[in-house]
Amino acid sequence: MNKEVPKSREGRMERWIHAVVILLMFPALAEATVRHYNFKVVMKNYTKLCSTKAIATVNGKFPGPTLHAREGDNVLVKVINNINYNVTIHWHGIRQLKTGWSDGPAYVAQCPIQPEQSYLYNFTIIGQRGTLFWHAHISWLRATLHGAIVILPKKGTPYPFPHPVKEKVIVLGEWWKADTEAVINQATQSGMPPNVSDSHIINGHTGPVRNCSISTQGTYTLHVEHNKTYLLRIINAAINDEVFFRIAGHKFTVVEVDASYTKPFTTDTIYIAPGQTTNALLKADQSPTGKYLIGMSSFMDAPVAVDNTTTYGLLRYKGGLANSRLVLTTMPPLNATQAQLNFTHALRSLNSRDYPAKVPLDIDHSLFFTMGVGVNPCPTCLNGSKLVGSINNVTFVMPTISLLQAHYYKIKGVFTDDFPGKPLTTFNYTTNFTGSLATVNGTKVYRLPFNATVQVVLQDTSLIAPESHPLHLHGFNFFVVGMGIGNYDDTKDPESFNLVDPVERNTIDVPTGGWTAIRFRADNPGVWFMHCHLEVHTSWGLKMAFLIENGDGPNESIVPPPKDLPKC
Ligand SMILES: *[C@@H]1O[C@H](CO)[C@@H](O)[C@H](O)[C@H]1NC(C)=O
Ligand SMILES: *[C@@H]1O[C@H](CO)[C@@H](O)[C@H](O)[C@H]1NC(C)=O
Ligand SMILES: *[C@@H]1O[C@H](CO)[C@@H](O)[C@H](O)[C@H]1NC(C)=O
Ligand SMILES: *[C@@H]1O[C@H](CO)[C@@H](O)[C@H](O)[C@H]1NC(C)=O
Ligand SMILES: *[C@@H]1O[C@H](CO)[C@@H](O)[C@H](O)[C@H]1NC(C)=O
Ligand SMILES: *[C@@H]1O[C@H](CO)[C@@H](O)[C@H](O)[C@H]1NC(C)=O
Ligand SMILES: *[C@@H]1O[C@H](CO)[C@@H](O)[C@H](O)[C@H]1NC(C)=O
Ligand SMILES: *[C@@H]1O[C@H](CO)[C@@H](O)[C@H](O)[C@H]1NC(C)=O
Ligand SMILES: *[C@@H]1O[C@H](CO)[C@@H](O)[C@H](O)[C@H]1NC(C)=O
Ligand SMILES: *[C@@H]1O[C@H](CO)[C@@H](O)[C@H](O)[C@H]1NC(C)=O
Ligand SMILES: *[C@@H]1O[C@H](CO)[C@@H](O)[C@H](O)[C@H]1NC(C)=O
Ligand SMILES: *[C@@H]1O[C@H](CO)[C@@H](O)[C@H](O)[C@H]1NC(C)=O
Ligand SMILES: [Cu+2]
Repeated sequence: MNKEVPKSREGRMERWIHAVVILLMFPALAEATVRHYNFKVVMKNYTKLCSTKAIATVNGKFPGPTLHAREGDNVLVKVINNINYNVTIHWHGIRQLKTGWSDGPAYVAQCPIQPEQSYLYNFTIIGQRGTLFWHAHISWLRATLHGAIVILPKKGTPYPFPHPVKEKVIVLGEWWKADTEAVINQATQSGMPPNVSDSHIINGHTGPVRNCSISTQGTYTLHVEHNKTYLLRIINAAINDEVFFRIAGHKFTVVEVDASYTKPFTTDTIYIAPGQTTNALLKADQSPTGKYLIGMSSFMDAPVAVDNTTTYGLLRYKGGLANSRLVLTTMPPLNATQAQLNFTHALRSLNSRDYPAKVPLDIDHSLFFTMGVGVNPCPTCLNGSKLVGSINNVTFVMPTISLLQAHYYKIKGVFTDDFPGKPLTTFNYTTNFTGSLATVNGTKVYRLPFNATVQVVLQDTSLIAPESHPLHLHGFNFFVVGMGIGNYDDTKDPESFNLVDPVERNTIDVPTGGWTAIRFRADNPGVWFMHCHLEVHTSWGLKMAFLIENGDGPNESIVPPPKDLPKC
């Protein structure tokens, strides 16, 4: 707690007593550090693709500043909103044990920070190390309000893989020439899909672009030395695009996803969905006299419009000549389903003595969630109808105060706890659907007792068209025990579940026309959002929340909200 600067004598005494009590209870915390950050949200002009626009940024930076911490640290981020939009920030993948007030999703965990207001996010990183990221969690502001979270292991704890000489953060994103708030507002009004982005970006760079001379400075370059090993911390902060990432001539060794260590495996293609993070070792073992193309391109295996541009960066060896040979790479085709599935199936928890995979074996709540895109009437929309997303046929309607506040203060009329644990009607989910495409509106949560074990089978449907959905759960990591194409079969499929070393993460794809089974323990009281991390689908209502009740023990309840919690 060395960086803490108490403001008043009273505060100092209180903190001192608090610190002593904590140290007596948990001697291991003696080394925990408090990390202070100031995030000032301001508009700033950026020029890309020969076009300038003002974007929402943290401290004027795009991508935003990297938050550095160690496992066990207490992180305090003061977010000051100096723009004309309501803002919240989500610390994506941070477990937020009992600190749901700092989770961030607007109207789920908190009311937004309104213009000229501020809020102190306060959380402690427990049992996690690796790469995560932070992003705005309201409307589409996360398009430009995002940045990396780098969590180092505790001091003196080595990585369970060869130590890299350097670490490089690689934030993948999407860029629209238009204002992204206008893009989603227009789509909401018309009921139609929003425009796709104009380019992909690697650490904010679009790469060389035709007909735009100034973009030559806009190429991301990764500088390496021959024979050295680097740790790439790759983050997909894109709004709607699942992507492939490659470096010509080089292979990656994946060692961690979503801040959980994996069994190392080697691949020439990284598949990464919005909301996911991947740490991979890169050995600079090719000829140092070459330049190597880096590529980022979309994956989409359904009839859905998507940004189909490939963005290039460069890997350069130290000492290589400026005019050295350029080694090219081809990207997988847009519809390379097998490349997506191969990468996803290769992921396994490290499951070592130090990092065991604590997969729940006995399940208290077995849930089956269908998800997809339907159509509801909308008299004011372009075709008299609008696209909607749903889970178990419920399109989630945002409340006007946060679910967590409504739960904590027992405010009635904000939500109901009758979210269906299975679809009300069963049908052949993955064949051409001929029934009604309509859904029901609702602000429904699924209630779980503290410490219950939960299995959720997530089933894609082909209401309009089947599509891959990266589902993200707040407040928990889950284990991905199974995945398949077609309809889930609850007698046959559990036989092939991996209950030994399934990958542990916070965001997983439900493959196009298929299913994914996840398991977690409800050990974190609060209200936790679960939604598709394609922002277009979240906007359409493909989202729900779990309400986890308090336990009976002293450390099993939500803590009271901080005094500066924003009001609605
Ligand atoms: C962006 O540039 C325009 C045109 O020069 C200017 O009017 C505007 O104030 C700038 N916005 C910001 C946030 O700097
Ligand atoms: C952060 O939260 C912890 C635990 O709830 C609390 O003890 C501490 O005082 C808070 N820190 C600040 C600066 O509010
Ligand atoms: C890299 O390793 C190779 C094979 O061991 C060796 O021939 C080469 O000289 C090394 N390069 C550098 C820059 O050390
Ligand atoms: C890429 O998408 C654009 C429209 O978004 C479309 O006109 C074009 O044909 C697509 N290109 C390919 C190669 O699919
Ligand atoms: C992928 O798209 C290409 C070009 O549109 C098409 O020729 C091919 O059949 C598609 N592959 C699959 C597996 O659908
Ligand atoms: C997927 O894995 C299989 C089996 O290892 C391999 O034969 C195939 O080439 C891989 N496909 C892609 C696209 O990586
Ligand atoms: C669903 O429909 C497909 C295509 O008609 C068929 O192959 C499959 O057996 C059906 N599945 C079930 C569970 O009825
Ligand atoms: C579903 O419909 C599409 C287009 O109408 C057709 O190409 C496809 O064969 C159909 N699939 C099944 C399983 O009936
Ligand atoms: C969803 O609910 C709507 C409205 O009640 C209904 O018309 C539709 O048939 C339901 N769809 C499914 C797949 O259950
Ligand atoms: C569902 O909720 C939306 C607002 O999210 C509203 O526009 C629509 O009218 C509602 N539909 C029904 C059938 O209540
Ligand atoms: C949660 O349940 C497991 C058994 O399923 C038990 O071992 C563990 O102690 C419980 N944890 C808490 C905090 O109650
Ligand atoms: C900002 O949030 C407040 C509180 O929820 C709400 O009343 C207001 O309408 C929001 N402003 C905008 C522009 O959405
Ligand atoms: Cu989705």
